[in-house]
Amino acid sequence: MAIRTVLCDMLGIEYPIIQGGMAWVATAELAAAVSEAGGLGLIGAGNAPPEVVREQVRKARELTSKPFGVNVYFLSPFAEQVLNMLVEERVPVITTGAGNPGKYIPKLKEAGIKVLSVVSSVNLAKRLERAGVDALVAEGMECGGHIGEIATFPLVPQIVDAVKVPVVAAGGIFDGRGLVAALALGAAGVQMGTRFVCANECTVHPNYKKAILDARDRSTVVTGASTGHPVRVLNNKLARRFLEVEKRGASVAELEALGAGALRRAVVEGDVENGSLMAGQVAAMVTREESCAEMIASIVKTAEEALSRVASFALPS
Ligand code: TUI
Repeated sequence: MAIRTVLCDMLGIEYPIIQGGMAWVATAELAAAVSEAGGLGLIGAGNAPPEVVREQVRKARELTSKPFGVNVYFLSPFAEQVLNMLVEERVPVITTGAGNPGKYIPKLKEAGIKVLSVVSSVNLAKRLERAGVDALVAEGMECGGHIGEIATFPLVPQIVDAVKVPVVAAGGIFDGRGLVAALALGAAGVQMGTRFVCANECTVHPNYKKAILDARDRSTVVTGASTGHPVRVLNNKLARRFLEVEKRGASVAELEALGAGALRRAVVEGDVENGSLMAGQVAAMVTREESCAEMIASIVKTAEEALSRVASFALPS
């Protein structure tokens, strides 16, 4: 039994599984390994300048001949330059976050690039569909990093009902049970980040991986809610400090200063106390390092098991 959806045909991939385009974390090595395994790997452009991202794109091309994509972070000062570079490089898929790609869509379409936009509300989903995106990634508040306010279970079917383009579910998905649940909600696939941080091919500092491997069900906390920009991270010294300062009613500027450079500190330096350990609620389910091929194979296998289990409940008795 194969788990194929319209997303597979749209993106030219084998399984409807996208690896999240996490800034600092999602490098060419990780993206290429996910694509080689039949999913869609993404390079996270984050705040990097175009030439740095171009190098990553070229490295991924050396590592795989399969399609992969780049996530463009719209709050980056380089977002427009990165998009122009991606058109030059003919990258087949772009996902967008933290902004509206509307004005770039005609140019991207002309270049034959598929555009998937990450959203965390129904209104934004409708706006971006009108702007012409090819698909939407509905990101629930279970996921790591910057989050919206709605959980995946209520968010996905509401967005599915509000738009015609395919919807990819993200947030709180770890294995095939999550994939089948997402398909049941009307999604055409899933995007997963946290599990892939612990892939063998992921180049983050080993301390970051260990922090995820050690995580339990209540290990993540949401900081920044008071500023209107909530961020889910593993609880550590920085997170406690953040929450304390917020409780005192700190200014947005003070909180921004506390957060500046913190993701790099965790990912590159392995500072698990003073760095920002962005991770989703499924961190607790990640219990070992594996290759991307093992992860994708296990997601597909557990999805098939979940499907037959669900189907057996529907048998006539
Ligand atoms: O972007 C995310 N999640 C993130 S970003 C991040 S941290 C980072 N650090 C350094 C460099 C780059 C990133 C950690 N986690 N998710 C995607 C997402 N985008 N969720 C919601 C949105 C969104 C929000 C507003 C999309 C569009 C939007 O548009 C606003 C408007 O009105 O146009």
